[in-house]
Amino acid sequence: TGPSIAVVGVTGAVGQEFLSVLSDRDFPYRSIKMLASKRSAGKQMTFEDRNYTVEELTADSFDGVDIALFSAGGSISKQFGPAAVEKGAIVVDNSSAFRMVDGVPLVIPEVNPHAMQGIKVGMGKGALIANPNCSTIICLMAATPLHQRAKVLRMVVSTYQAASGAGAAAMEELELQTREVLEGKPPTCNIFSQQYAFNLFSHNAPVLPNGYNEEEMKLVKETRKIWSDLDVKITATCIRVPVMRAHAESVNLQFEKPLDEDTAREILKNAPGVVVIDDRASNHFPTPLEVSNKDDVAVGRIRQDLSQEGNHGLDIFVCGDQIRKGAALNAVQIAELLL
Ligand code: 11C
Repeated sequence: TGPSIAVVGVTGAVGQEFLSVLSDRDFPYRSIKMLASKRSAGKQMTFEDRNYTVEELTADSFDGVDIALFSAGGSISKQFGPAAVEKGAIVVDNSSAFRMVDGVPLVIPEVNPHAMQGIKVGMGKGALIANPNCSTIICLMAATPLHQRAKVLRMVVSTYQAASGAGAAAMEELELQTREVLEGKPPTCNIFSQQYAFNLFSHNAPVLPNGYNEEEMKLVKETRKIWSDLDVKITATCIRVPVMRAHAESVNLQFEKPLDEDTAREILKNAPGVVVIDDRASNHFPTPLEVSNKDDVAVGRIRQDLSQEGNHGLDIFVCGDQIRKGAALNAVQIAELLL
C-alpha cells in the first residue's frame, strides 16, 4: 500500500540519500521506480531487500506515478517535471528550476507547510512543489522561529559551504586533492578551477552583474518567498570550504521587536528539527562534522548583537547536513505531507 514513487537522478548523491531517508522514515510505498540518465540505465541496485534495475528517464516514465522526487539538475527538471505533472504525478523538485515561479510552493515543512495546502496524493491531478536551496533551508530552520517571535527586519548571512553542494564528484575531488597535496603533488582541478583542499573560495555559482553570486541571491529571493515577506532585507556572502557534506552559516539578525538571547535559546530549543549546541564554558558549538548524516540542524553562538541597541539584534551560528535536511530529507518530509 501507499503511493507509487519515482526517484529521478537516483544514482546521484541526493538521489541515493532520497532512498536512505525513505527507508529511515518507513515511508509507505507500493512501488518505486529508479530513474536516471541513459548512462546509468541498466545498473542494478538493491533497496530494502529488493533488486531494481535503473531505468532511463523518459517522458513515459511517469505513467501511474503518484510522487516523483527529482534531483537531477535544473535542465532535467525543466525537461521532465512538467511532463510528470501532466501524467498526474506530484513532483517534489530539488533543483532551482521552478522555485521562484509564481504558484509553485517553495516549502520547508517546519516553516511554511501551509504553502502546499490542498496538494495531496489522490486529488486527481499532478502538481509541482519546489525544495528550497540547501543554504536557505539550513538558515531558515533556525531563523524562522525567531522571526515568528520578533519579526526579522534584516538578515546578514555568511556561509561556509561543503563539497556535497556541488555533487558527489566535488566530494571525490576534495578527497583526491587532499591526498595529492599531502603527497606534494599538484592538485587535480576538474570540478573547481582552483585548489580546494586546504583552501576556501567564493562560491562557484556564476557572479551576477550586481556583484552577488547566484547562491547568494537564492538566499535573498527564496527567503522572501518562504516568509511571504517581500520587505525583509537580506544580504549574503557564500563561501565554499573544504568540508565534506554539511554547511555552516553565520547569521546576524535585526528584529522589529526586542528579543533577548535567553528567550531566543528557549525558542530554538523548542523548535522542531533544531538542536541547540551552545556551551560557552567548554567552547562547544555546532560543527559540520557533528551534524553530518543527522536530520536536525544545530544552532549555537546565540548571543546579543552588541552593535544593536535594545536587544534588537542577535548573532547565531547554524550547521546542517547539506544532503539530508538541505535536500533529501526536506523533500521526503514534503512527500509525507502529501499523504
Ligand atoms: C551548493 N546550494 O551548496 C548549492 C547547491 O540551487 O539547488 C545546490 C544548488 C541549488 O553549492
